[in-house]
Parts: sequence; structure tokens; C-alpha cells
Amino acid sequence: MDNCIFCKIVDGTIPAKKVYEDEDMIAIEDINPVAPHHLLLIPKKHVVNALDLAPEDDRLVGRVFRVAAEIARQRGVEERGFRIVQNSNADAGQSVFHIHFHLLAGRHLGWPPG
Ligand code: DGP
Repeated sequence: MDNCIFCKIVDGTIPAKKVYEDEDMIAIEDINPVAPHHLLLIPKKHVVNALDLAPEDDRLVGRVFRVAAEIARQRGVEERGFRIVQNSNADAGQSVFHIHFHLLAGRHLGWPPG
């Protein structure tokens, strides 16, 4: 997609600190971290948000969660806990309209979120 910042990160046009990549997705460090561990898991396919997912994306979303758990394990934060967040549309705070999943860990995460 033209003018999509995450498509440009996926294709390497815009640099990012990549911590994981496979054929379907990447994981990068968030540019504006709100926790000691704040990664973005980004499917390579341009999907706007949860409302734009198709049945053929079910496997991809499952993979995102499995990779997020594996990264949490690698970083040793799995026992203490971590959170996976996907914001869809304005009231949820979505600012980049290419689906992504925040992996947050390394501090107590309050509930309910703000
Ligand atoms: P959301 O508000 O859920 O759409 O999250 C968007 C996140 O993307 C936000 O935490 C900041 C991050 N972000 C925006 N632009 C860039 C960028 O160019 N590089 C990186 N690494 N993160 C970005």
C-alpha cells in the first residue's frame, strides 16, 4: 500500500529495529515504548485492523500470538506476565492503519487500560 508506514517498514524502505521475521510477519521495537519491552508484531499483508481480517487470516493471527509468546519467553518475561494488544479504530487509539499487535512487558500493566 502506498503511504503506509508499516508496509514501508516491512519492505525495508523505512528502517526499524527488527527482532523477528518470517514469511508472514515481522516484529520490531516500538519507536515510542510505553513499557520496558514494547514490540510491534506486524503481518506483512496490508490489513487495516481487526475489522478487515478475512477467514484466510486466521492462521496468521494465531501465528502472531505464538511468536509473541516465544519472544516473551526469550526475554524471560513470561512468568511475570505480558500483554498483547490490538487497537482497532479511533476510540481504541489506533494511529497506524496497518494491523499490528503490541507486545508489552517488563512492568505491572494496569487494568482496565486507560
Ligand atoms: P497504534 O496506536 O495501536 O496504532 O500503535 C502504533 C504504534 O506504532 C505506536 O506505538 C508507535 C508506533 N510507530 C509509529 N510509527 C513508527 C515507526 O516509524 N517505527 C516504529 N518502530 N514504530 C512506530
